[in-house]
Amino acid sequence: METATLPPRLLALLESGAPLAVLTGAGVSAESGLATFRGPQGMWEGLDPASLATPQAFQNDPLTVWRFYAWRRRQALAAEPNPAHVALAAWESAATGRFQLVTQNVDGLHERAGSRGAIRLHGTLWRLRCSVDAHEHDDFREELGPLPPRCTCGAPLRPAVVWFGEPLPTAAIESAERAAREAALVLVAGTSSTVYPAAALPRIARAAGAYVVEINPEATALTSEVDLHLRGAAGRLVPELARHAGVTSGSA
Ligand code: BJW
Repeated sequence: METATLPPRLLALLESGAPLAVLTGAGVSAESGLATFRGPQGMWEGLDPASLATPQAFQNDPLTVWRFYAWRRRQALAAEPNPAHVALAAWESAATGRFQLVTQNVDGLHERAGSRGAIRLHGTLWRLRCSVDAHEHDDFREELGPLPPRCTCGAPLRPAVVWFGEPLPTAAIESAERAAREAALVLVAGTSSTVYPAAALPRIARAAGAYVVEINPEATALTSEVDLHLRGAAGRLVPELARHAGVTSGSA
């Protein structure tokens, strides 16, 4: 569906500045040149995520996991925010009602586009954390010495991201669930909706009465449950929706 022919209920929600929550995933950074996880061009194609994105993988082979995340940081640093990131940041600044961005992404592109209040469900590439006591280190720099670098307690440092089998930061998931329950409109952009608990947020929102719109070039695990599936790229569709909400600045 083209956004020129959006359903009246969605147009009314956009135009009235109704409470909005936006959930983003790796697809939102695809147009910045960052690979998604799953699918034919995904970075996990042909790989077992359990060999890279679990605490066991880090315990078994910290150097391989460290190098994988060093590569991810280099990719993210070389990337620029795209029109979807820019439009969401402009939307946040212009919002008169509640606007809550919730992201599964760890690349920092939302923040670089200017988003200030994003809830990061899966942590960030740009902080490190002690693999034993989970204490976070904000003095992040790429290490030149032996890898992985060590915490002051002597334990190996790891990226401050959330791996499979690890709990999400409590405050982050609680705030995200609250935003989902309180939103009148939820946009779900660029996620396969296969990873929990993030994938449950649109369902929580819909059960609480929200109108849920999915933005994705493909059908996903969520598609059959949303009010509207907008088939296409986030870099085109998110700025278009923002314009319907009266947000023009920065939306390329
Ligand atoms: C475009 C586009 C364009 C392309 N525009 N779109 C309930 C049921 C079943 C299982 C579970 C459950 N609850 C928990 C689990 C287990 C597990 C889980 O969900 N497993 C499933 C895979 C089955 N979850 C967990 O383990 C979580 N922890 C947990 O629940 O803990 C409980 C606990 C409590 C107390 C004590 C201990 C534990 C943790 C999940 C952590 C996920 N981590 C990762 C890695 C982060 C670090 C890193 O980046 O390396 O997060 S996995 C990876 O998947 C990453 C992503 O954030 C996440 C989601 O991926 P995403 O964003 O959806 O990307 P893709 O690639 O899947 O999809 C991209 C989409 O974009 C596609 O649809 C494209 O079509 C689209 N696209 N171009 C718009 N231009």
